[in-house]
Amino acid sequence: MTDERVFAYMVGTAGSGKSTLTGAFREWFNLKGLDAIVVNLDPGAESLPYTPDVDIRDWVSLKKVMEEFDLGPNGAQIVCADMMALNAKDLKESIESFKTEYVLLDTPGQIELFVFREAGSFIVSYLNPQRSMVAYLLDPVLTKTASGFVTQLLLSLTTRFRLGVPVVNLFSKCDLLSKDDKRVIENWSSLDEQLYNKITMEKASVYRELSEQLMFLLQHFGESISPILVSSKDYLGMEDLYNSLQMYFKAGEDTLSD
Ligand SMILES: Nc1nc2c(ncn2[C@@H]2O[C@H](COP(=O)(O)OP(=O)(O)OP(=O)(O)O)[C@@H](O)[C@H]2O)c(=O)[nH]1
Ligand SMILES: [Mg+2]
Repeated sequence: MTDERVFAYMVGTAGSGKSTLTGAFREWFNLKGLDAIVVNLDPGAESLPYTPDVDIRDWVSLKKVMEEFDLGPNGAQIVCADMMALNAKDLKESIESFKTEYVLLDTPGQIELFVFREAGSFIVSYLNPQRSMVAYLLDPVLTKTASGFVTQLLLSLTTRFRLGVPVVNLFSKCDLLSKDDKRVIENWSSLDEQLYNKITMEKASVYRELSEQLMFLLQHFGESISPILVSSKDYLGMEDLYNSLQMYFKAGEDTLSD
């Protein structure tokens, strides 16, 4: 049986704003009279800026794993990531007990736990292989330089490659950015000569070919699509994010505009 619900995973580097966006996006759904549930997939979360409807910590606890296996936090996070996959059936049943069209999932702090380890791609394809999408958060702190910008887009592309689902790129915390910062993001997002020239200025000439090839890779795989600037503080970009989900999975049948 195909699951008609849309699963949206918030993915990004540590501190990029995943949990805050998960909570804010649900609030935005509610404000629009739409329905969504929120799932916490971070076993190490100490506190969350939302109340999860389904919480992986009910089955997997970082603290307990640290005590039981006598591990430090990093080793325990890895064990927890793998244990999450072992609890996928319970997780799925719990999500299915809710009647909703949208499932918003907050992922573990460090990106490698969800994207680089097998557990992440297993969970995504086990929960809903047809209608899953990643909202990839690019942290503005890490995209200030041209090489940082490209590196973040490459991580987003890696996420698409690993999880095998569509990815929409979001620039998070945009309320913290000046007009000029936003203009730079918009210009660089077209992956044009400006960005290339900047990279070649930042990098020694021996990296010129590498820079060219990385830019080519991003251009070729469509990473130059118009960026969505989001802020969880003032709901900037939420509508664009919702419309992206609609466009991918519901053929744009219910897109919103002001
Ligand atoms: N100004 C501003 N701050 C934000 C926004 N989103 C998140 N933050 C702040 O950024 C910090 C990290 O946010 P989180 O939502 O915890 O980020 P995360 O990616 O879930 O972090 P980890 O799970 O710990 O890796 C917190 O202090 C948030 O309050 C935003 O849109 N605007
Ligand atoms: Mg978090």
